[in-house]
Amino acid sequence: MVPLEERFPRPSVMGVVNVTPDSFSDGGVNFGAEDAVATALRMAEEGAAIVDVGGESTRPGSGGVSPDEELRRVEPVLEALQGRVPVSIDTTKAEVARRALALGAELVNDVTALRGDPGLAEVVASSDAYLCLMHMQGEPRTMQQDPQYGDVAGEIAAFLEERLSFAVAAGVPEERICLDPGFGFGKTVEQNFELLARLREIVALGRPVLVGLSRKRSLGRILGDPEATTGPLSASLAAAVEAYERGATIFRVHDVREHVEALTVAAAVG
Ligand code: 9MG
Repeated sequence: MVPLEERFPRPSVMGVVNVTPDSFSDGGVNFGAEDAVATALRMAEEGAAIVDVGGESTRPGSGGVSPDEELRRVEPVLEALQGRVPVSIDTTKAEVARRALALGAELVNDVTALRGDPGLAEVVASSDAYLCLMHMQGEPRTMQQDPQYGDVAGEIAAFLEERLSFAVAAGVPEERICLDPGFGFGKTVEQNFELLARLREIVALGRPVLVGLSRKRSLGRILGDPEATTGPLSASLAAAVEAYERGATIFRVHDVREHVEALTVAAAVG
C-alpha cells in the first residue's frame, strides 16, 4: 500500500467538482453530468492530483439529500471518469462511498469524520481507499449560527486526534488517512483565521493535512463585505500559500491552474 504522503506529495491540488444545484462557490455549474466530467478532465490537465466529486452540498444552511439522489447525481460522473482521472468521493454515506469505490474512487472525503453514517468506517476499512477526516462543529444546516470554542486550534487538534484513533481502531491504516481542520465548518471569520495562523498545531498530529480555503466566505468577509457568501480567487491563493507555509499537504480548490502555479512558487521558495 502506498502511504498517502507518497501518493499525494506536498503540495498536491484536489479539484472541486460539486454535482449539486445549490453550491454558492460555483453556482451549480457542474450540476449536469457532462459539465462535471468536462470540468474534472480540465482540472486534471491543469495539474490536479485528484478531483473531489460530491453530490450533496455542505455549504452553511444546506439540508441533506437521500442516498438515491446523491448516487443519481454522482454515478454517471464517476462512470465517465473511471480510469481517466484520480477521483475522491465527497460523501458522508456508506452506500455512496461503496458504489464510488467500486467505480474507481481512491479517496473518501468525509466531512463528518466517520460520525455521520455508522457503516462508513467498515466500507473504507474493507477497501484500499484513502480517507480524509474533517472537523465540523454542528451540522451544515445550523453550524454558522453561533460557533463557540475556548481554544479553537487546540480543540480541533484534540478532535482530529480522537477521530484518527477511531478510524485506525475501525481498521483503516493510519498511512491512508489525512486530517482537515474544516475551514468554514462551524467557525467564525476570526476563528478561521486563528486556525489558519495556528495550522502547525494540526500538522503536528503527524498526518498529512488537507485544507479547503478556496472561495470560502471568510475570505470575502475579511475583505469588507459582511454578507459575503464566497471569497475571491486572489484571497484563496493567499490563504493557500499561508497554509502551505504552515505545512499543509493537499489543497481542495476550485481554480486548479492558479493554485498549482501559486503553490509551485511557494514550494520553490520553501
Ligand atoms: C466538501 N467540502 C467542502 N469544504 C471542504 C473542506 O474544507 N474540506 C473537505 N475535506 N471537504 C470539504
